[in-house]
Amino acid sequence: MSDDAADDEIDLSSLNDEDLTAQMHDDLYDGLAEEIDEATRILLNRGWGPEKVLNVALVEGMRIVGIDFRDGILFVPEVLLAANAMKAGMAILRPLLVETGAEPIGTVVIGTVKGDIHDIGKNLVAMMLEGAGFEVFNLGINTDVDEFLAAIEEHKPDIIGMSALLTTTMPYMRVVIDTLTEKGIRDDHIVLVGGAPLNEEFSEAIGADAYCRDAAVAAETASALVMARRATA
Ligand code: B1M
Repeated sequence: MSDDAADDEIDLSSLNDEDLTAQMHDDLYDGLAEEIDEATRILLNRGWGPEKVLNVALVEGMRIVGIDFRDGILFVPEVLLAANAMKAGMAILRPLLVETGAEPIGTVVIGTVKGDIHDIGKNLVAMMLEGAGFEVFNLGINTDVDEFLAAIEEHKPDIIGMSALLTTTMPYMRVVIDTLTEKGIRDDHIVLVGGAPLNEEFSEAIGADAYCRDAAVAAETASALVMARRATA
């Protein structure tokens, strides 16, 4: 998209909000982590809320990257750089999204399932859950059923969250849920699933409690289901 020479000359703080977010989409595309860091701080200083920066500047930028990745215009190394730039912005937003002085309202164990190394969306979900007052144990990527079981044993979570971004890894969610059922502990936990290729129908078919379209829905759903469960306990 933009060439490096042109980028060198851009004073990000001189751009208005619209041009700055458009520039951030370009900078994400080009994997420019330092520029994303700077622009994220500029928007926050202008009074943008962290969720607005996240959605309008960062998530939208990654959506554009995703389209060109799908269409064979971008390849894995470039997308890795874009992901790295995205994480630079997320690192600034994280403390703002998770700040909560209250007692945890529940505990969550969350991971990207076995075979899958996509973690941006799952990490956003973890942040939003923390922001909603949950204590979150983030198991990372490529999480197999034994790792989920060990974390469940250790942390006794109210909620188990699973993320998958590949059509080839979504079925592993069923493996985890079936294992919980075999062990007789399925109903001890709320199971939430998410990731771009999933939908409600899939979530129902594998026996999850809910499909979460995005991180905000995940936080709302988690709070609502924990409250509902407490009310009937
Ligand atoms: Co990958 N990749 N990728 N990739 N990658 C996709 C997913 C793909 C759709 C791109 C495409 O073709 N358009 C495609 C999958 C096709 C398919 O299965 N149908 C794909 C492919 C094919 C691959 C490889 C196989 C490519 C290759 O090697 N040839 C490979 C697989 C590696 C593996 O996992 N084994 C691969 C690798 C990579 C990178 C490593 C380069 C990088 C990941 C870096 C990282 O995550 N650290 C990468 C990226 C960045 C993407 C895209 C471009 C962006 C994903 C992303 O971060 N989105 C993606 C295209 C796309 O999705 N449009 C693509 C931004 C994020 C905020 O959204 O993750 O959807 P998302 O999360 C949302 C919701 O889905 C939801 O909330 C989040 C926040 O709002 N959500 C949850 C997610 N998890 C949740 C869990 C919950 C609740 C909600 O639990 C309760």
